[in-house]
Amino acid sequence: MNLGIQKVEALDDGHFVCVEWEDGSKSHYPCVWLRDNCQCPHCFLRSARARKLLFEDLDVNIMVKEVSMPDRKKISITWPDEHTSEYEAEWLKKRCFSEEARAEMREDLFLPERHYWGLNLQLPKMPFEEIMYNDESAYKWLCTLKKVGIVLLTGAAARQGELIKLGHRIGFLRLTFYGPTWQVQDKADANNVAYTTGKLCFHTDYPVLQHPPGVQFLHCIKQTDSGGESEVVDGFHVCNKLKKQNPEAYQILSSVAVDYTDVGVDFCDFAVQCKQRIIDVDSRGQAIRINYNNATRDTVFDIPAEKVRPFYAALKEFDDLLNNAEHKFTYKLKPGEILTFDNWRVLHGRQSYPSGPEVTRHLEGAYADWDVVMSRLRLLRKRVLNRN
Ligand code: OGA
Ligand code: NM2
Ligand code: ZN
Ligand code: ZN
Repeated sequence: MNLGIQKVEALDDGHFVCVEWEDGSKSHYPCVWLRDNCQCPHCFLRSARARKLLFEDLDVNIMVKEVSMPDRKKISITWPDEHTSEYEAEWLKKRCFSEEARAEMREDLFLPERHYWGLNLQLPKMPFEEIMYNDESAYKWLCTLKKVGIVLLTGAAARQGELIKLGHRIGFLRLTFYGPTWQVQDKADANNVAYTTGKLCFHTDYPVLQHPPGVQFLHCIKQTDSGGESEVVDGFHVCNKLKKQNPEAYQILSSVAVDYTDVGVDFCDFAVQCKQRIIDVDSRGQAIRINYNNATRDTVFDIPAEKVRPFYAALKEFDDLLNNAEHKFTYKLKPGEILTFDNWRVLHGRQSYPSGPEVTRHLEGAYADWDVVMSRLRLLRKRVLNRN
């Protein structure tokens, strides 16, 4: 597994160092990168695992003066100013610049693999208790949340407070203007359409925030007898379909900035405004975040008048695809169940339910950021894998 080094040499006038591994394969390292990443105590602060070397002290045209191989497990470089650096074989191998090595590292760090789904989703389910106390289970929960975008946790208590515990399990929850956790129930003078008995069409939560919450938890405490079913749809899967079926609509939704607004009082008073593209894409045009809530889409629409109808037409195409029976999955939450899902990818909605003098339905909700969730996932993976 851990390959040793067979040979090391400077190439290209000392601008590259070539490492030949025991299996005959080679890795090329640019000298400027090697100097930048010297791991000696002068250049690198071990306790912070961070670079001490100042960029102003880095010569971007640096060449090696001498390179050697003290043993098969490391290389040593002397620089023109006599500073010396050592690099371990395993450390270098991981940082190889080849396409394959970079892809492997990328997968390791970010788990980009996705399983798309539609109507036939086999909703992943795990006991709440288990993910709370067992690291393997918690790791599996978060991996599935990343890959599939949705996991149902079962068997939590049917009372408020379980999401606070879940927050402690991953690290911390994301505070918003609706509070650390929030109560989804029919409220007088509701400050959000979610706090009524009305139907909620497919949406992502909080696109009015510049950095919308990456992960959402919905804990069912009380469920109404009729109505109130949850609906979910894989937004990335639908984006792929839209891109193929109607590239023009996809182009519009991934380029036009929509105004969002949210004004009111809850945790504190708020007047939030934001511009978001409904489909955020990466440099290759792949959807990376859906920002769509029809309720908080502003009446202000800052685009030229002639672009308005084409925009609506494009949004209609997208919304129709989301609601296509082939794509959506319906599930009625039971008390004690917690729906955990990727709020950047999965759009959710609910059926309406009868209103009355009593509260017949109550969900507690909370958000987390993907940074926090992925951080916990990496730490759990390290712990789980090192144990075996
Ligand atoms: C929300 C929401 C779903 C539900 O509060 O944003 O989508 O089932 N609630 O009430
Ligand atoms: N709630 C559920 O974007 C939104 O307004 C989503 C947020 C009120 C916290 C709803
Ligand atoms: Zn150094
Ligand atoms: Zn919602």
